[in-house]
Amino acid sequence: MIIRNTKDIIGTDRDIEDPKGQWVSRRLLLKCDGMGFSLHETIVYDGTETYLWYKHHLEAVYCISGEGEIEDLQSGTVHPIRGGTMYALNKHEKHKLRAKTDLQMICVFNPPITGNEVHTKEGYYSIDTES
Ligand code: 9YT
Repeated sequence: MIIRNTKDIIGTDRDIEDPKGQWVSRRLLLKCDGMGFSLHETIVYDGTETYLWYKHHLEAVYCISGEGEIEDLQSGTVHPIRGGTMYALNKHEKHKLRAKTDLQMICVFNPPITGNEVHTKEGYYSIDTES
């Protein structure tokens, strides 16, 4: 059994600050934990707009608290995000995330993030090359 608290992750190599300062992500589960998915707590900072495209990953995001919106760049549809909202990027949709307040999100990635990825200019994590 694995037991972790985000408080114990802060300041470790599982605590990843976005280089652009738009979000912070605490990786509760990574590929090395062997679950077949990764589980992150991500805080998206208020007033930010983040372009994201997970070309190689499926991601589900559950918003615990905060106010914001997600724009599906394929369809142009904008969906509000608040506590209780879940969005799932089941078609690798390019999207923009706008935070009106800090958004506290729980993110699940399949395949799991290894922990070494960085967001590229195109907004996606590279495929895992370790396996
Ligand atoms: C909501 C979102 O995808 N933000 C970017 C960070 C990502 N969740 C991560 O690396 O944990």
